[in-house]
Amino acid sequence: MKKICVLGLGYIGLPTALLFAQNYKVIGLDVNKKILALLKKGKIPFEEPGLQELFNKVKGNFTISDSVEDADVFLIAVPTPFEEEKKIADLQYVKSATEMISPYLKDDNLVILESTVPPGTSRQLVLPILVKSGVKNFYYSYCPERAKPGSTINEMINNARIIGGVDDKSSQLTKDIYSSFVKGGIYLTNTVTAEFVKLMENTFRDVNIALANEFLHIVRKSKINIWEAIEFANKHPRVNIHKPGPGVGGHCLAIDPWFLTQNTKKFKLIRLAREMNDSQPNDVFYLVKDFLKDIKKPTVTVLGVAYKGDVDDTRLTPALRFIDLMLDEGFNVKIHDPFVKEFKYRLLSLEEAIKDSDCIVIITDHTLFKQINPEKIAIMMRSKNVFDTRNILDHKKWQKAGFNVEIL
Ligand code: SAJ
Repeated sequence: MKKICVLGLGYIGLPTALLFAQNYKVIGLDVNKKILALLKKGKIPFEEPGLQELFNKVKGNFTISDSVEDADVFLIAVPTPFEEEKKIADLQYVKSATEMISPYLKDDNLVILESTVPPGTSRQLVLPILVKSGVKNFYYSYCPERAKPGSTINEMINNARIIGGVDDKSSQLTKDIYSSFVKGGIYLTNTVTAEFVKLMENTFRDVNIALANEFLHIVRKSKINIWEAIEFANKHPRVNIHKPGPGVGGHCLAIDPWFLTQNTKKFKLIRLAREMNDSQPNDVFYLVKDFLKDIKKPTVTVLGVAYKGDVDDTRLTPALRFIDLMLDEGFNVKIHDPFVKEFKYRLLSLEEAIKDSDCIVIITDHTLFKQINPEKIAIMMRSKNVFDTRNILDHKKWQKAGFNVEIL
């Protein structure tokens, strides 16, 4: 049985390692001791549907380690942080993971990079480190992940895969091992094209969300309901307008488009979309402020701090910027999120967060929020206002319970 060594056991590395462990011996390692300790106890470090079950099923083939070992395949799935000020990718983890592999590299080994990187990274950064090891006959591919948090396992199995090998044999070997669990199509290309494809996908989505947000601002003071208008426009066979919202968060859409522009003044559309989506929490803050202008020092309940619905992930969440602005304005802010365990501000139960509040602001589209009974909570609030930035509530029902309802 082939042995695969996976470097990085985060949101992507861990599910990938476990999917491979169905058919291969897998060694998983991470520099984060907390993650390793949890995994050693048999617990997965974050919420993801089906992940714990998969872990329990394959644990006989999965070993956790804090150092690299000899293997047939080395897979790098470490994060690529974002240098906020320079607006460029920080490749330190990709570099150090590659350097960790180097002393263990042998002839006929295959190295795969899954981390999101600027086009050219494989050729300019990763391959030179591996070549320096002196090993001549190794194989290398860039194979980006395309799974969406919240349905990672399902998407890792069913989504198409793009494999960019440094040569045909590398692509083919990579395809062979991914075929052990991927049911979607597997398409082969070169390294830089695969790197570019990954960034195009997230940039496409970010620019389209910016367009939806722009449409929202155009109609804001008119009689047009943006949600209804988008629904109708999307009945056109070639139109797919995305959803406006309180902003774009997460570790992908909010940073990957910058990996294409890499701090140049060129490529204005991508930059503008990024800036627009980043300013969305400010715009929503002013709308909420205006909605509550007649209430003196309002208490506001923020529902949801995860960057999107039904996940516990708060990385680059627009909720944080929104809450900071509310606090700066002197609002009393109470926060509830049924998924998130750790956040910059104290999280309360739904009842605590709603008690004596003047307004509920829905920031995250958690499915659970749709089930809140407005009649039940109306009696707990000081004034009955709700601002739904995700258009997820049954507005008629809330109005019937006495709420003033505002949507984006
Ligand atoms: N959002 C909107 N309006 C929309 C869609 C999303 O405001 O119409 C917001 C969400 O609320 C969230 C952010 O955008 O704050 C990003 O959410 P998402 O669901 O679009 O994407 P991610 O970041 O969870 O995952 C994306 C996916 N990329 C694409 O769909 C092109 C996923 O397939 C990638 O694997 C992932 O990035 C990644 O790891 O790169």
